[in-house]
Amino acid sequence: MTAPIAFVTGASSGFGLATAVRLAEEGYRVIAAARRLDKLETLASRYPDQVLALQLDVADRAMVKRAIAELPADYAEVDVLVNNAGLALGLAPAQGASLDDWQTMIDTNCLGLAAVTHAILPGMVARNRGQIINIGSIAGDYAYPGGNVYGASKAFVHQFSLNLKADLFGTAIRVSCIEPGLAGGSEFSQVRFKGDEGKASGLYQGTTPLTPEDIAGTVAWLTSLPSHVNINVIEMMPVCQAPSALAIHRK
Ligand code: NDP
Ligand code: 8X3
Repeated sequence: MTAPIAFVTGASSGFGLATAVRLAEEGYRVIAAARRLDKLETLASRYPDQVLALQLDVADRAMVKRAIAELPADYAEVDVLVNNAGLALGLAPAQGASLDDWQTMIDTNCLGLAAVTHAILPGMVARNRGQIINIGSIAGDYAYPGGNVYGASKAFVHQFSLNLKADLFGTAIRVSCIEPGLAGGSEFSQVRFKGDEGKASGLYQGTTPLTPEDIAGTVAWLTSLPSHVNINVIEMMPVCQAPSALAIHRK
């Protein structure tokens, strides 16, 4: 039997990198996609003939369409799509936030994820085989100050996942959304706080956050389930985190 093929977006760091490694270790051939080709090539060099480094900006619709149409034949039939590429930019309240940041988050987290899915899904349906695992966030379920467009973009990921499943009713294709909470060991906070290392590391002080390997393990678990089992949504937090109480402003 030939090795199954996984397509992982955002595979140059954090959850995506850990997922690409985990799936490669499990015998998948992995298309590792992101903008930073050097990081992907380092990964590919660890798994020669098993990891394909694919430079991809998910927010560039034309590039997504072309890159996926031009996949080499031995990587073209994707079995597992992990839509992980994404980012938060800033933690300012909506009234002080940057519209450019909002656009980048929507273009990446919503449209980018939709574009990759749009390009890969028809092949899965034609083969009646495939699994889509989207990386959402607890920010899509719970409001917090400064979460504004980031949280809304992850609510999109949650609902898009469920709606995909509705459209795929009657096919064998599975769709899941993993929604992690506080997670360290990735570049997420460096990106969110635009290189402010103090703010980025301060967030994790005194905590034991989720790790990229925890997310990768969850992806691997989803792929290991019997083919008739679909997990719709997984919300996961570290033990040190809980949904916060509703705020009441007093005069
Ligand atoms: P990282 O910043 O480490 O990883 C983000 C990845 O997305 C990078 O590989 C980056 O690669 C890629 N990426 C960003 N923009 C684009 C783009 N336009 N095109 C292609 N790739 C892109 O963060 P995490 O690993 O923590 O985040 C991964 C996902 O998990 C994100 O969707 C994030 O929202 C979500 N998440 C993170 C949590 C956390 O606390 N860390 C918790 C819950 C969800 P490159 O820059 O090379 O393109
Ligand atoms: C990342 C988790 O709580 O920082 O999606 O928004 S949170």
